[in-house]
Amino acid sequence: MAEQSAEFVVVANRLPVDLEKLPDGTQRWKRSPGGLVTALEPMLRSREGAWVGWPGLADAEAEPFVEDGLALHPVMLTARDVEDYYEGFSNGTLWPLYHDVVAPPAFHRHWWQAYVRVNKRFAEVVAEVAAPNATVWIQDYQLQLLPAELRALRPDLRIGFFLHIPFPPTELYQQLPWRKEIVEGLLGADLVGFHTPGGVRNFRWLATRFTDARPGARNEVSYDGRTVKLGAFPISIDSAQLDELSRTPEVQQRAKEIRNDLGNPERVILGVDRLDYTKGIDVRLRAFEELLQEDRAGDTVMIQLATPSRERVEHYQTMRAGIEQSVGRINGTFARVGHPVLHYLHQSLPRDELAAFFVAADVMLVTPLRDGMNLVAKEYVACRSDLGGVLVLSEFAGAAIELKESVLVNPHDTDGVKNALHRALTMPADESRKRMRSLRRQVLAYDVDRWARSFLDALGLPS
Ligand code: ADQ
Repeated sequence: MAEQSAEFVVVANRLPVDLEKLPDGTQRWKRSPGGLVTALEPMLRSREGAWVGWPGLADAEAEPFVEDGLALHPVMLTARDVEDYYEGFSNGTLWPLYHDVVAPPAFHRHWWQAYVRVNKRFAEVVAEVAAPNATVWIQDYQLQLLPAELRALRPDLRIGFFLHIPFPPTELYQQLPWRKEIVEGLLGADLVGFHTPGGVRNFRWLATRFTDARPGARNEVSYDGRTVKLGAFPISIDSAQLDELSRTPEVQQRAKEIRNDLGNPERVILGVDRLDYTKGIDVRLRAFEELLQEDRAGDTVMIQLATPSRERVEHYQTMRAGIEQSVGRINGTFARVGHPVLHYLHQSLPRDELAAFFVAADVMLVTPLRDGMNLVAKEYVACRSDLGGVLVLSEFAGAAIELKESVLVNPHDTDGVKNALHRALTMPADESRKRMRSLRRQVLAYDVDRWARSFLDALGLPS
């Protein structure tokens, strides 16, 4: 593969493929398609693009390769890197700090040193891959030092950065011992994107407070003789594709089967999340349990689907145990033989199966304590071409800014969530249809392709 030949490079912690080790010791690649890959794939292919990221296996070796016209460049991590940079600084420090400290962040110097080391390693790989004057789009909180590290090696590049999680309130961010270094890292970009205007405001204030950056025109700062643009770019989903999938006879039929398997209750409540303490799964279980205790739930069954996530991090293990205990208690109290009131699947489901659950659910409960955007809320809406269903959505999800016709709740207010759930369960059909129609207008118009194009336009990538 030619050195410095890619005109457009996406950099993310993970590659869109996983490296797997087989029992006989050999390795193989497995595709792991995600929303980001789908959104960026056409652009990457048409521009001789490259993707730089970790293939998900520690202490391994892998060479760059081309798959279907897309060049994949692995950045290798040792087991120690994974422990300190990924599980440590990324998921034990930044993740809780950026999510309003809903869990206490830990500050360890050796985690920080690993974060610096790995960000530098990413910079070296990208510097070797990107063509002269190429455009590089860096994704997410694991790589916040990369813009500046890369600019130091390759000042010719056009660098964009997008943060997929919230950028925290300034008072909270200031707890970080390395607050100045991270802001300076991000200021290495030409454009720093967030989901919401709040993220832009927080970052702009911190940049002018902790670095030499000076306020420029609206949504700009000047730093180091350059202009750094800031912007809000709310991410979305491939709405048309999901809409189409949800309308297929197979998915519609499967949705009926699911309701049938549940015993054809009058109402079905659904929760779908990565199993993460920011998602407020406990909040919605508590609200449902109290409705059952007060005998206000009617003939209702709840399903909680939870993808296994970060299973080696202690806080996740504790949270999982807590949720599983609640599930046991609720069913122990309210189920009848053969009729659980709550179904909990700690599993990742295929796309079409997930769509069938969305079609089957009368009420979708999305109650994160804090969330950058929350794609599940948008996916539910995209699947409801029948205008059925009610979305209950936390005010603390980025999606709440766009999805105003959902039933908005404060997840810290148990009575509020409980009453909103009751309202959703009993909402007259004409009201819920009106709301869903308006939500669908939003979600179908602003899809992930539009998100990517608006970011890249702002970055000045010629189309
Ligand atoms: P996440 O925290 O992972 O993303 P979210 O936006 O909800 O959160 O995306 C989760 C994805 O996983 C969805 O596409 C959902 O369908 C899928 N998923 C969840 N449970 C599943 C299951 N059991 N089986 C199969 N699929 C399942 C981060 C930020 C978000 C931000 C996104 C994108 O935390 O705030 O919206 O990035 O920027």
